[in-house]
Amino acid sequence: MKNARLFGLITLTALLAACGSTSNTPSAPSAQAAEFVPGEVLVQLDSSLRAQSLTALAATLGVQSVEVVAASDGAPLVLAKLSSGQSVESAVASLGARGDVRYAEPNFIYHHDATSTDPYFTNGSLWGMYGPSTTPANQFGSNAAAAWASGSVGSSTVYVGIIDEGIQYNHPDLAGNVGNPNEIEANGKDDDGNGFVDDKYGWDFANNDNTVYDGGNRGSLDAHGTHVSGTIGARSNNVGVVGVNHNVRLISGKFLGRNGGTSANAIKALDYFIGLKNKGLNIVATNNSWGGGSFSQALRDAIERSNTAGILFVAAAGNGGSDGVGDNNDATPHYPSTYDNSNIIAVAAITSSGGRSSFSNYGAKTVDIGAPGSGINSTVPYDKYASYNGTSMATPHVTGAVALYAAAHPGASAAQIKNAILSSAVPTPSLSGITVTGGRLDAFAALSK
Ligand SMILES: [Ca+2]
Ligand SMILES: [Ca+2]
Ligand SMILES: [Ca+2]
Ligand SMILES: [Ca+2]
Repeated sequence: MKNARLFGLITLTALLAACGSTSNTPSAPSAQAAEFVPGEVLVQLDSSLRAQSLTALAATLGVQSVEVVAASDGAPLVLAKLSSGQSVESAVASLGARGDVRYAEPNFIYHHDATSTDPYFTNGSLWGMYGPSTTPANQFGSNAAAAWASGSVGSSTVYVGIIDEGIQYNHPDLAGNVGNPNEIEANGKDDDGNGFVDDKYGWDFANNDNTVYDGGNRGSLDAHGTHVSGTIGARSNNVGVVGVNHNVRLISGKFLGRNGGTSANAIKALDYFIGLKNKGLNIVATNNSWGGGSFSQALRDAIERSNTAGILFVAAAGNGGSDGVGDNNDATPHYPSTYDNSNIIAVAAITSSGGRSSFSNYGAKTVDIGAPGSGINSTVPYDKYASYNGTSMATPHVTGAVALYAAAHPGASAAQIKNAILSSAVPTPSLSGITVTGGRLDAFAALSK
C-alpha cells in the first residue's frame, strides 16, 4: 500500500486533549506514544451531511478528499486526506469542533502482538493443546485434546474472521479450512454479492485487493496471520501441528502490512465480516492479535456493530509495550482489547508451567482470561512451522475454543459463548487478582456450560 511509506512515528501529547470524544470510555490517560498516519483523519459525520457528494463534502470540510470507511451507522464515517501543510493535530481539533461532525480522530496504526519469532525452533511440542488428562499431558494447556476425545472437533459450518496479516491458505496444514464457500475464485465476479470481487479467501484491506497471501519472496509477510490461523484451525491427522478445531472455516480480513495497519482498515475488516454474516455465513468471532494507537471512537463503534451482529471480538491483551514487560491495562489501556464493548474477550498469555508470561499484560477489570502464549508452535508461510511467543498466540487458543463451542452448540448467542468460556476458566494462581476470571482457558470444560 502506498501509505506504508508515509507511516511515521509521531508522539501524541497535545493531541490527546484535542481528541475529546463523545464516548464514556476513558481515553488513554498516559502520554504513551501512539502512531498514526500523517495527513489523514477519521471523521464521523452527523446525518446532516449524508446527502453530499464526496467532492462537495471535501470542500465543506476543508480537506483535499474523502473516502467512505463505514456507512452503516446512520451517517458515514469518512477518511479525510488533508491538504498539504495541514497537521493531523489541528485538523482533529477543528473538524471535531464542527456542529455537523460527531467526532474526528487520528487514523491510528497497529502492530501485531507477538514478541519474538524463532523460525528455526520446531520442537514438536504443542503443549497449548494438552490438558491434565490427555496424552501427552500438560495441565496448563487449553485442554482442547480432551474436547477432541469427547467427539468435539469443530465444524465446517462455523466461520472465524482473522483480522491480522494474511494467511497462507494453501499451507498443507490449513488448505480446506480457509475460504468463503459462496465465492468462486478468479472468475472476475462478485459471486456472493458482498461487494468484493473474488474474495475467495478474504480481502486484503491493507492493499485493497483479493490476494490475502502475499508471502512469496517478500520475507516474513503473512507469517503472523498464518501462525494464529493454525492455532485456531490447523488440520488433523496429516502433517505438522493441529489446531483447537480440526474442522472450521477461516476467512482473512487482512489489514496488517509490513508497517502495521490502520484504524480505517481495521474498521473495514470488521464491517467485511458483518457483511459476510449478513450474507448467511455463520461468523462467530474475529481473532484480533494486534494493538496500538490510542482511544479510537471509530474503532469502538465498529466493534459495537460486530456486537450487534452477534460476532465476538477476541483480542490480545498486549505484550508490555516497548520494554516487553507486562503492563496493567486497568491503568494503561491497550487498544483494542481494553474497549468496554461487551463482545470483547481480552486474553493474557501463560507459560507451559502456568506462570503469566513475563511480557503479558494483565488487568483485574480489563483482561478476561489466560491461555497458552509462550513457546507456541504453529503454521507459517512456505509450508513451514515455527514457535512464537505473545498474547497474539494466546488469543487464537480462546478464539478456537469459541469456534469449538459454537460447533457443539449451534444457535448459541455470542453472550452465551463468552459466558461459557469465562465461567469454565480454571483458577490459576498467576492470574488471580489480575484478570477478570483469575483463571486460564479450558476448552473442554467450556463445552458443558
Ligand atoms: Ca464476493
Ligand atoms: Ca468470484
Ligand atoms: Ca494483497
Ligand atoms: Ca496437521
